[in-house]
Amino acid sequence: MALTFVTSNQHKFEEVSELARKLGVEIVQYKWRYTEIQADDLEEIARASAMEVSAKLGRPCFVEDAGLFVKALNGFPGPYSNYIFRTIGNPGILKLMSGVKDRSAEFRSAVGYCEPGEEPVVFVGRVEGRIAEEARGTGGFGFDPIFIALESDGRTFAEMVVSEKNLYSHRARAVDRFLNWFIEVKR
Ligand code: ITT
Repeated sequence: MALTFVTSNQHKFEEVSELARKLGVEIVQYKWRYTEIQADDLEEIARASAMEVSAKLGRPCFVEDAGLFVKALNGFPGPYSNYIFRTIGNPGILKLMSGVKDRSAEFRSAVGYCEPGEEPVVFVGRVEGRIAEEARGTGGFGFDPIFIALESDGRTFAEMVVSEKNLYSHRARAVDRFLNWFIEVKR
């Protein structure tokens, strides 16, 4: 039976599909911009969202919540990444970082899986990196053009194809943990 990934974000679905395909797990997208609770913690948001969507759809589902945490900005935009991306975007983050020496940042991801009436399970992943001096690349989405992973060769996530981003990304790490657990425990 296919696993349902509830997300309105097509890029996320493509990234997760590539990982699932490699592990032989079939996933389907349920496009829904569900309302997220407001919290400072991605895991808490993923847990609440997974419960909500599985109850509403009446089947096992998973969701993924992610955010960019910039050290010099005390973790901003963090769980508010979606709103900040839509308002000030990459130019706004670059402006806030102008002249800032410590450009350390990380992406974090939390995957929440839930079966109707059961307790949700959460898996996390993170990738450390830095904020680029200027936006580069046309691939990916969101903050990808301004994020350079520590382990990458200097390219931003937006300069990589999906399979390369999946070698390092926060999402790939959280999703890999989730899918391996799913295969072992649920399948
Ligand atoms: P959902 O329907 O799955 O919630 P979303 O786009 O609202 O999709 P999130 O709330 O998890 O997803 O993500 C918040 C924002 O953080 C997202 O809109 C991007 O701007 C940014 N973001 C998250 N993951 C990213 C990634 O891998 N690369 C670049 N930006 C990312």
